[in-house]
Amino acid sequence: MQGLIDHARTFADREAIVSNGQIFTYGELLERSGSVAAALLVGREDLGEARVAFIVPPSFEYVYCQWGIWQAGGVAVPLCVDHPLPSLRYVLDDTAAEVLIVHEAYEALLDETVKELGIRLLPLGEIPDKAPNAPLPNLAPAGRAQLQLRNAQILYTSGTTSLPKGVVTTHANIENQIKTLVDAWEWSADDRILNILPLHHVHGIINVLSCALWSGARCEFLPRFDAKTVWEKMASGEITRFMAVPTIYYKLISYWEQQPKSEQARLSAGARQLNLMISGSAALPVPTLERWRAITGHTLLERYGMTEIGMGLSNSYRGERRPGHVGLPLPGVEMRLADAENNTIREANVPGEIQIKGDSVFKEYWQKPEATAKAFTEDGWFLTGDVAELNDGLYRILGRDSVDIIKSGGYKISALEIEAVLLRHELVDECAVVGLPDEEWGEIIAAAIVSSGTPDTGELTAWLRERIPAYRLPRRWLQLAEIPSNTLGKVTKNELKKLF
Ligand code: MCA
Ligand code: AMP
Repeated sequence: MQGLIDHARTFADREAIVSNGQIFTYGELLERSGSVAAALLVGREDLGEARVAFIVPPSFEYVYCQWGIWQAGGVAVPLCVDHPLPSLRYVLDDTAAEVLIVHEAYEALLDETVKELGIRLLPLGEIPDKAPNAPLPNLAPAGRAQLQLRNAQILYTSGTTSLPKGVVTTHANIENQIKTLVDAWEWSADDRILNILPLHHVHGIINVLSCALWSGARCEFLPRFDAKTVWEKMASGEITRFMAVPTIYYKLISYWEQQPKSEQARLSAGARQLNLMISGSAALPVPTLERWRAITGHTLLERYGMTEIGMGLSNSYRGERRPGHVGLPLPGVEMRLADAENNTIREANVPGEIQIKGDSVFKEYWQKPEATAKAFTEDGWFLTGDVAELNDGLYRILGRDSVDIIKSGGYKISALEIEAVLLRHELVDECAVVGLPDEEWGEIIAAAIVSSGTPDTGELTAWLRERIPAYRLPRRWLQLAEIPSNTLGKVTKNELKKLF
């Protein structure tokens, strides 16, 4: 992403990344990413949008791989470090990745797959520290407009199909997503943010990492979320902002509540020093917002986004942050509520689907022209599937139009995907998966099965764990004689939910 790299040159001596106890400057980031680019190019002038997958834990190394891929003219495909092999293989295969940059911890896991798929394996440890003096490609020789079309990244999202879809964003899409947030949330070069989110989704990649680096600010990684460490970071005065999903705020509150009074006071005083705390990726329950405000003095700024659009709506940085609401469209985002016939709803308090236009909106689902066409109206509105209403001047999300999409821990999960995998188990004759409301996780995944045998749910879970990511595992099970359905034979998921 050219804009990020151009900015970095002006911040060369500033601290960019803190990871594994070390501090790295923007200059070092440029040097190491240049080296990755050279190792990818090996004599070619431009990767020409070849897909380059990389599996690297959240760290300085992750960032220089991402930047190196962009600088070489490739398309960055970050793999989730916690996914089991079948999920990783799906992404490598679906993107037809040309190269995989692999951290040593994942080499043994992926070695065979990479050979089978004919992908070049580039071990992270084999990339030289210093960049050679070779030229890097000009990504837009015909002018900046070319960046609007030039693919930069593919992130996978689960939806109303059983297999995840690759969401393609261009260099211009990403630049726009970042600039919108840097302005709206008033990022400054003096900001320091803690990044505890996974780096295969927009929230961690764009809102936290890329906004910080665009601004000349500092981004510190924790390898994974841990409530105690996050509280200590806040108490240390080392960070100025924090962004997370509602489940993480819930977990931080639980940790705080278990501490003695004096410790609570110390942690709360630390958190008060931050200049901004944001929640998103799933609905923020009002009791969580209120409890967090009581503990830290911060009214969480809630915003609404989606992999396909970046961020769409946001409460205000300086003005009102109304609990239970997601604010107004961000500058540059065109938004409307529409009825079932795609007519614009102009009245307040009438629910409709959120539809979005703007330069941040993705280009296409990777190699899925039909799915892409179905996701837009004829006049170019992206159909989010989320339902909202305008309530006293601010938008409020009411839910989704599909029961097959579940949000758990901030992850978007397709019930259809879990069902398709479960049906491959020899003891599962029929099944249906739903999301049940849950204070901590937003929703938890529940699976009903019909079986002529006596399946053990522990064994079913272990079997699934090898095939789907852990956050997509059902946490509640029910064995039924039959799955409730209507006269057309369609599963009535709302009825099923009641059976749990
Ligand atoms: C884990 N566990 C769960 C779930 N996940 N239980 C119920 N439901 C779940 N979804 C259980 C595990 O089995 C384990 O239990 C225990 O919780 C701890 O597991 P672990 O994986 O260590 O959990 P964690 O590290 O505490 O993870 C929780 C988390 C994580 C940090 C909230 O889910 C997370 O990072 N979520 C963020 C996702 C995200 O970034 N989404 C953004 C995408 P046991 O020990 O008994 O096995 S959305 C996006 O990008 C859009 C654009 C947007 O708007 O932002
Ligand atoms: P993802 O595709 O993983 O990017 O998830 C996007 C989805 O997360 C949206 O379509 C919404 O359903 C949900 N979402 C994101 N932010 C919010 C929010 N503040 N309130 C309610 N739902 C949200």
